[in-house]
Amino acid sequence: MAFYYAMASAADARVIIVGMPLDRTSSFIPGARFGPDVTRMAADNIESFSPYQKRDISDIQVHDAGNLTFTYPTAAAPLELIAATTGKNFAGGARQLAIGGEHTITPPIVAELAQRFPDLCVIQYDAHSDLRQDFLGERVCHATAMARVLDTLPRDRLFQLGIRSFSEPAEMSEPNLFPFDVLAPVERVRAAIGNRPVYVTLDIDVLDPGAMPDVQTPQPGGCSYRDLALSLAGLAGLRIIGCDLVEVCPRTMQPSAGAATAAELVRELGLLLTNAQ
Ligand SMILES: [Mn+2]
Repeated sequence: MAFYYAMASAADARVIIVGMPLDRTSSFIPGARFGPDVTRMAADNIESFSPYQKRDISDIQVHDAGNLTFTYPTAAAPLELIAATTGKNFAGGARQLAIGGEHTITPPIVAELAQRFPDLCVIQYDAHSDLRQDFLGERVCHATAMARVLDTLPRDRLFQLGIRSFSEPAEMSEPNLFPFDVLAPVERVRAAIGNRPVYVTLDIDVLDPGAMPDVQTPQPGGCSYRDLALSLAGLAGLRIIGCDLVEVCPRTMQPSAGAATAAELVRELGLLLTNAQ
């Protein structure tokens, strides 16, 4: 099973979609390991044309590389495979769109890309700040994802949108953290980033759980789908060199409304990866 518009070979692809069904540290509702597969199923019912970006993803060369197969000889082994896969895809000339899996996949991707782009910035859409240094005894887990990203990047290069769950009250005052809203901050974020390379990590729980119930850690008060899609479209023209969609945690293995939401966001992200430069 593959995304129906992802018919290009790996060698020809401008965008490589790869499922990263990591689901090791889920602390509330497990199941993110099934995220990539239900998203592929639901994509069959999603048009290839985006009314937000006004472009058609079937017009670009997309390859679906399937899912990574994780083994766990050590806790770090899946993260090493994620980093190696990212490096290989980038070296081949494509831009990677990773589908999780838990948010833990993001730090090794960012670390790999930051080796090639020392001025890399990250835009995070999320309900949660993910800034804890450790959680339930783990330094590397879904709840520490952005703390681990900040092991690689300085604080002023991480832009956090839609956040409404904080581990420390002071996080609300961070200049690059925009609580609740995803649409209003776009122009400020664009201006701050300028022409620097950007990685976009989209935790789908940024959406209100009424719009997207299929997540590991639902948080009330999230944004609408339309605001999110318009916010993403507002990033067009930035130098986006990679992205991921994480924390899709299906309640059913049928292509539910939540899976359809994830599938449409894959289209939006795939288009963003080919919008500029
Ligand atoms: Mn989250």
